[in-house]
Amino acid sequence: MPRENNIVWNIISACDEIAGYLSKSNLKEISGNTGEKNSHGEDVKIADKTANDIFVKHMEDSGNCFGMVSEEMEEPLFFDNGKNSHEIVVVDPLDGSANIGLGLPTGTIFGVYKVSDDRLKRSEMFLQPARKLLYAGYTLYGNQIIHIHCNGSKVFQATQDWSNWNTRKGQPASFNDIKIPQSLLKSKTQNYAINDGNYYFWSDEVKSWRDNLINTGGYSTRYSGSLVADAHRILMEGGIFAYPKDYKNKDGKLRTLYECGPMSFIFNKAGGYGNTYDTIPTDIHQKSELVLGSTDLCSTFPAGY
Ligand code: AFP
Repeated sequence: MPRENNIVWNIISACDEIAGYLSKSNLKEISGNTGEKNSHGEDVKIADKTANDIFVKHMEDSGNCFGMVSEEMEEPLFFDNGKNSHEIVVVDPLDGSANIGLGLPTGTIFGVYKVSDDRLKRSEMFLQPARKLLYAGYTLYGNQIIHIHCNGSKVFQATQDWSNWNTRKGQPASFNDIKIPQSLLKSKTQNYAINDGNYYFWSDEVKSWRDNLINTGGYSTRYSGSLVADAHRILMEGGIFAYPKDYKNKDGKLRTLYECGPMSFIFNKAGGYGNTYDTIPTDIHQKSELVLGSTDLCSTFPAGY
Protein backbone atom coordinates (compact mmCIF):
# COMPACT_ATOMS: atom_id res chain seq x y z
CA MET A 1 0.00 0.00 0.00
CA PRO A 2 2.03 3.05 -1.14
CA ARG A 3 1.65 6.15 0.98
CA GLU A 4 0.29 9.21 -0.72
CA ASN A 5 0.38 12.79 0.40
CA ASN A 6 -3.28 13.24 1.27
CA ILE A 7 -5.07 13.95 4.50
CA VAL A 8 -6.04 10.32 5.15
CA TRP A 9 -2.48 9.06 4.85
CA ASN A 10 -1.28 12.01 6.93
CA ILE A 11 -3.73 10.90 9.66
CA ILE A 12 -2.59 7.26 9.39
CA SER A 13 1.02 8.44 9.75
CA ALA A 14 0.07 10.38 12.88
CA CYS A 15 -1.66 7.30 14.33
CA ASP A 16 1.37 5.15 13.53
CA GLU A 17 3.59 7.54 15.45
CA ILE A 18 1.12 7.60 18.37
CA ALA A 19 1.16 3.76 18.33
CA GLY A 20 4.94 3.79 18.57
CA TYR A 21 4.79 6.18 21.50
CA LEU A 22 2.19 4.04 23.31
CA SER A 23 4.29 0.91 22.92
CA LYS A 24 6.82 2.32 25.41
CA SER A 25 6.97 0.00 28.38
CA ASN A 26 7.31 2.69 31.04
CA LEU A 27 3.58 2.74 31.83
CA LYS A 28 4.09 4.92 34.89
CA GLU A 29 5.77 7.62 32.86
CA ILE A 30 3.25 7.74 30.01
CA SER A 31 0.19 7.52 32.27
CA GLY A 32 1.24 10.46 34.47
CA ASN A 33 -0.56 13.83 34.48
CA THR A 34 0.85 17.04 33.03
CA GLY A 35 -0.81 19.09 35.78
CA GLU A 36 -3.01 20.85 33.18
CA LYS A 37 -6.78 20.53 32.61
CA ASN A 38 -8.44 20.04 29.22
CA SER A 39 -11.43 21.92 27.78
CA HIS A 40 -13.73 19.80 30.01
CA GLY A 41 -11.79 20.44 33.21
CA GLU A 42 -10.33 16.93 33.19
CA ASP A 43 -6.71 16.14 34.05
CA VAL A 44 -4.51 16.00 30.96
CA LYS A 45 -2.29 12.94 30.88
CA ILE A 46 1.24 13.15 29.48
CA ALA A 47 0.12 10.66 26.82
CA ASP A 48 -2.91 12.82 25.88
CA LYS A 49 -0.65 15.81 25.35
CA THR A 50 1.98 13.82 23.48
CA ALA A 51 -0.62 12.23 21.17
CA ASN A 52 -2.06 15.68 20.47
CA ASP A 53 1.40 17.14 19.74
CA ILE A 54 2.11 14.27 17.33
CA PHE A 55 -1.22 14.77 15.56
CA VAL A 56 -0.74 18.55 15.27
CA LYS A 57 2.77 18.09 13.87
CA HIS A 58 1.54 15.70 11.16
CA MET A 59 -1.35 17.97 10.19
CA GLU A 60 0.85 21.05 10.12
CA ASP A 61 3.68 19.46 8.13
CA SER A 62 1.31 17.88 5.63
CA GLY A 63 0.11 21.11 4.03
CA ASN A 64 -3.20 19.26 3.53
CA CYS A 65 -5.03 20.49 6.63
CA PHE A 66 -6.68 23.92 6.80
CA GLY A 67 -7.42 23.61 10.51
CA MET A 68 -8.20 21.19 13.29
CA VAL A 69 -10.24 20.82 16.47
CA SER A 70 -8.95 18.51 19.16
CA GLU A 71 -10.24 17.42 22.54
CA GLU A 72 -6.93 18.62 23.94
CA MET A 73 -7.12 22.18 22.59
CA GLU A 74 -9.51 24.85 23.83
CA GLU A 75 -9.64 26.61 20.44
CA PRO A 76 -9.34 25.41 16.82
CA LEU A 77 -5.90 25.55 15.28
CA PHE A 78 -5.43 26.85 11.71
CA PHE A 79 -2.30 26.09 9.72
CA ASP A 80 -0.58 28.66 7.47
CA ASN A 81 1.00 25.74 5.71
CA GLY A 82 -2.47 24.42 4.80
CA LYS A 83 -4.11 27.72 3.83
CA ASN A 84 -4.85 26.51 0.30
CA SER A 85 -6.11 23.07 1.35
CA HIS A 86 -9.73 21.95 1.31
CA GLU A 87 -10.07 19.87 4.45
CA ILE A 88 -10.45 20.37 8.19
CA VAL A 89 -10.02 17.68 10.82
CA VAL A 90 -11.70 16.91 14.16
CA VAL A 91 -9.89 14.51 16.47
CA ASP A 92 -9.74 12.88 19.85
CA PRO A 93 -6.03 12.01 19.65
CA LEU A 94 -6.05 9.53 22.53
CA ASP A 95 -9.41 8.26 23.69
CA GLY A 96 -9.62 6.03 26.76
CA SER A 97 -6.39 7.38 28.17
CA ALA A 98 -7.38 6.16 31.66
CA ASN A 99 -6.50 2.68 30.32
CA ILE A 100 -2.90 3.53 29.52
CA GLY A 101 -1.30 2.79 32.86
CA LEU A 102 -2.73 -0.73 32.70
CA GLY A 103 -1.73 -1.50 29.14
CA LEU A 104 -5.41 -1.77 28.15
CA PRO A 105 -6.76 -0.60 24.76
CA THR A 106 -6.97 3.04 23.72
CA GLY A 107 -7.70 4.68 20.39
CA THR A 108 -7.70 7.74 18.15
CA ILE A 109 -10.99 8.95 16.63
CA PHE A 110 -11.07 11.41 13.72
CA GLY A 111 -13.29 12.99 11.11
CA VAL A 112 -12.54 15.04 7.98
CA TYR A 113 -14.87 17.81 6.78
CA LYS A 114 -14.73 20.17 3.83
CA VAL A 115 -13.54 23.72 4.52
CA SER A 116 -16.48 26.13 4.45
CA ASP A 117 -16.79 28.29 1.33
CA ASP A 118 -16.01 31.55 3.17
CA ARG A 119 -12.72 30.04 4.45
CA LEU A 120 -13.00 32.23 7.57
CA LYS A 121 -10.82 30.87 10.36
CA ARG A 122 -13.54 30.52 12.97
CA SER A 123 -14.79 27.64 15.10
CA GLU A 124 -18.17 27.82 13.28
CA MET A 125 -16.47 26.13 10.34
CA PHE A 126 -16.36 22.92 12.38
CA LEU A 127 -19.99 22.93 13.52
CA GLN A 128 -21.22 20.45 10.92
CA PRO A 129 -23.30 17.30 11.39
CA ALA A 130 -21.65 13.88 11.06
CA ARG A 131 -23.71 13.35 7.92
CA LYS A 132 -21.43 15.88 6.15
CA LEU A 133 -18.19 14.08 6.99
CA LEU A 134 -16.08 13.31 3.93
CA TYR A 135 -14.19 10.65 5.78
CA ALA A 136 -13.97 9.29 9.33
CA GLY A 137 -12.23 6.56 11.21
CA TYR A 138 -10.65 5.30 14.34
CA THR A 139 -7.45 3.50 15.24
CA LEU A 140 -7.54 0.90 17.99
CA TYR A 141 -4.26 0.41 19.84
CA GLY A 142 -4.69 -3.11 21.19
CA ASN A 143 -3.00 -6.44 20.50
CA GLN A 144 -2.62 -5.17 16.95
CA ILE A 145 -3.04 -1.69 15.50
CA ILE A 146 -6.44 -1.71 13.81
CA HIS A 147 -7.50 1.11 11.51
CA ILE A 148 -11.24 1.32 10.76
CA HIS A 149 -11.95 3.83 8.00
CA CYS A 150 -15.06 5.03 6.23
CA ASN A 151 -14.92 6.96 2.97
CA GLY A 152 -18.62 7.77 2.98
CA SER A 153 -19.76 4.65 1.20
CA LYS A 154 -17.91 1.71 2.72
CA VAL A 155 -16.32 0.85 6.03
CA PHE A 156 -13.05 -1.06 5.87
CA GLN A 157 -10.32 -2.31 8.13
CA ALA A 158 -6.54 -2.59 7.95
CA THR A 159 -4.52 -4.38 10.59
CA GLN A 160 -0.85 -3.94 11.40
CA ASP A 161 1.16 -6.01 13.84
CA TRP A 162 3.42 -4.26 16.28
CA SER A 163 6.59 -5.77 14.83
CA ASN A 164 6.26 -3.74 11.65
CA TRP A 165 3.97 -0.89 12.60
CA ASN A 166 6.37 1.71 11.25
CA THR A 167 7.07 0.06 7.90
CA ARG A 168 3.44 -0.48 7.00
CA LYS A 169 4.17 -3.89 5.55
CA GLY A 170 1.34 -5.46 7.54
CA GLN A 171 -1.62 -7.22 6.05
CA PRO A 172 -3.69 -5.25 3.56
CA ALA A 173 -7.30 -4.47 4.47
CA SER A 174 -8.75 -7.66 5.82
CA PHE A 175 -12.41 -6.60 5.77
CA ASN A 176 -13.39 -4.48 2.83
CA ASP A 177 -17.06 -3.81 3.40
CA ILE A 178 -17.87 -4.15 7.06
CA LYS A 179 -21.58 -4.51 7.86
CA ILE A 180 -22.73 -4.60 11.44
CA PRO A 181 -24.78 -7.74 12.24
CA GLN A 182 -28.35 -7.23 13.37
CA SER A 183 -28.78 -8.17 16.98
CA LEU A 184 -32.25 -9.35 17.93
CA LEU A 185 -32.42 -12.15 15.36
CA LYS A 186 -29.13 -13.79 16.23
CA SER A 187 -29.09 -16.93 18.30
CA LYS A 188 -25.65 -16.35 19.80
CA THR A 189 -25.15 -14.21 22.90
CA GLN A 190 -25.07 -10.50 22.11
CA ASN A 191 -23.13 -7.78 23.81
CA TYR A 192 -24.15 -4.52 25.36
CA ALA A 193 -21.59 -1.91 26.34
CA ILE A 194 -22.93 0.46 28.99
CA ASN A 195 -21.46 1.71 32.26
CA ASP A 196 -23.94 -0.01 34.60
CA GLY A 197 -22.30 1.82 37.49
CA ASN A 198 -24.36 4.84 36.42
CA TYR A 199 -27.65 2.91 36.85
CA TYR A 200 -28.97 5.03 39.70
CA PHE A 201 -28.25 8.23 37.77
CA TRP A 202 -30.28 7.13 34.74
CA SER A 203 -33.87 8.09 33.98
CA ASP A 204 -36.59 5.52 34.75
CA GLU A 205 -36.95 4.87 31.01
CA VAL A 206 -33.30 3.94 30.59
CA LYS A 207 -33.36 1.83 33.77
CA SER A 208 -36.34 -0.18 32.60
CA TRP A 209 -34.86 -0.59 29.09
CA ARG A 210 -31.70 -2.08 30.64
CA ASP A 211 -33.70 -4.27 33.08
CA ASN A 212 -35.77 -5.56 30.21
CA LEU A 213 -32.62 -6.41 28.22
CA ILE A 214 -31.27 -8.45 31.09
CA ASN A 215 -34.61 -10.14 31.76
CA THR A 216 -34.86 -11.10 28.08
CA GLY A 217 -31.58 -12.99 28.43
CA GLY A 218 -28.90 -13.69 25.85
CA TYR A 219 -26.91 -10.50 26.52
CA SER A 220 -23.47 -10.07 28.06
CA THR A 221 -21.95 -6.83 29.34
CA ARG A 222 -18.65 -5.93 27.69
CA TYR A 223 -17.29 -2.56 28.81
CA SER A 224 -13.67 -1.47 28.95
CA GLY A 225 -14.08 2.29 29.45
CA SER A 226 -12.46 2.97 26.07
CA LEU A 227 -14.99 4.04 23.46
CA VAL A 228 -12.87 2.83 20.56
CA ALA A 229 -12.48 -0.67 22.02
CA ASP A 230 -16.10 -0.94 23.15
CA ALA A 231 -17.56 0.40 19.90
CA HIS A 232 -15.25 -1.80 17.82
CA ARG A 233 -16.62 -4.98 19.42
CA ILE A 234 -20.17 -3.84 18.71
CA LEU A 235 -19.35 -2.87 15.09
CA MET A 236 -17.85 -6.28 14.38
CA GLU A 237 -20.23 -8.49 16.39
CA GLY A 238 -23.47 -6.53 16.74
CA GLY A 239 -25.23 -5.35 19.89
CA ILE A 240 -25.36 -1.88 21.41
CA PHE A 241 -23.04 0.73 22.90
CA ALA A 242 -24.81 3.43 24.88
CA TYR A 243 -23.65 6.31 27.03
CA PRO A 244 -27.00 7.85 28.03
CA LYS A 245 -27.56 11.25 29.55
CA ASP A 246 -27.89 10.99 33.31
CA TYR A 247 -28.28 13.15 36.38
CA LYS A 248 -24.50 13.71 36.57
CA ASN A 249 -24.01 14.30 32.83
CA LYS A 250 -27.16 16.13 31.79
CA ASP A 251 -26.09 16.42 28.13
CA GLY A 252 -24.27 13.09 28.06
CA LYS A 253 -20.56 12.59 28.58
CA LEU A 254 -19.02 11.97 25.19
CA ARG A 255 -18.04 14.73 22.78
CA THR A 256 -20.39 15.42 19.90
CA LEU A 257 -17.88 16.58 17.31
CA TYR A 258 -14.85 14.32 17.64
CA GLU A 259 -16.19 11.22 19.43
CA CYS A 260 -19.91 10.77 18.72
CA GLY A 261 -19.94 12.22 15.18
CA PRO A 262 -17.24 10.05 13.55
CA MET A 263 -18.63 6.95 15.32
CA SER A 264 -22.21 7.70 14.25
CA PHE A 265 -21.00 8.18 10.67
CA ILE A 266 -19.11 4.86 10.65
CA PHE A 267 -22.02 2.91 12.19
CA ASN A 268 -24.57 4.40 9.81
CA LYS A 269 -22.42 3.60 6.78
CA ALA A 270 -21.95 0.04 8.09
CA GLY A 271 -25.73 -0.43 8.00
CA GLY A 272 -26.16 0.21 11.72
CA TYR A 273 -27.27 3.11 13.87
CA GLY A 274 -25.49 6.11 15.37
CA ASN A 275 -27.78 8.62 17.05
CA THR A 276 -25.76 11.80 16.39
CA TYR A 277 -25.56 11.40 12.59
CA ASP A 278 -27.72 14.50 12.05
CA THR A 279 -26.81 16.47 15.18
CA ILE A 280 -25.43 19.93 14.42
CA PRO A 281 -23.09 20.88 17.28
CA THR A 282 -23.43 24.39 18.65
CA ASP A 283 -20.02 24.33 20.32
CA ILE A 284 -16.83 22.52 19.31
CA HIS A 285 -16.58 20.84 22.72
CA GLN A 286 -20.29 20.06 23.14
CA LYS A 287 -21.29 16.73 24.72
CA SER A 288 -24.05 14.34 23.65
CA GLU A 289 -25.57 11.08 24.66
CA LEU A 290 -24.34 8.36 22.34
CA VAL A 291 -26.13 5.24 21.08
CA LEU A 292 -24.39 3.02 18.52
CA GLY A 293 -25.05 -0.45 17.25
CA SER A 294 -27.35 -2.84 15.46
CA THR A 295 -30.35 -0.93 14.12
CA ASP A 296 -32.95 -3.32 15.52
CA LEU A 297 -31.61 -3.23 19.07
CA CYS A 298 -30.87 0.52 19.03
CA SER A 299 -34.46 1.20 17.98
CA THR A 300 -35.59 -0.16 21.36
CA PHE A 301 -33.37 2.29 23.30
CA PRO A 302 -35.24 5.22 24.92
CA ALA A 303 -33.00 7.91 23.44
CA GLY A 304 -33.40 11.40 24.84
CA TYR A 305 -34.57 10.30 28.32
P1 AFP B 1 -10.81 9.06 28.94
O1 AFP B 1 -10.23 9.38 27.58
O2 AFP B 1 -10.72 10.20 29.89
O3 AFP B 1 -10.27 7.76 29.50
O4 AFP B 1 -12.40 8.86 28.72
C1 AFP B 1 -12.83 7.83 27.95
C2 AFP B 1 -14.20 8.11 27.45
O5 AFP B 1 -14.29 9.40 26.90
C3 AFP B 1 -14.63 7.07 26.40
O6 AFP B 1 -13.56 6.50 25.72
C4 AFP B 1 -15.38 6.04 27.22
O7 AFP B 1 -16.40 5.39 26.47
C5 AFP B 1 -15.98 6.85 28.34
O8 AFP B 1 -15.14 8.00 28.50
C6 AFP B 1 -16.01 6.07 29.61
O9 AFP B 1 -16.64 6.83 30.58
P2 AFP B 1 -17.00 6.19 32.01
O10 AFP B 1 -15.70 5.91 32.70
O11 AFP B 1 -17.81 7.25 32.68
O12 AFP B 1 -17.80 4.93 31.77
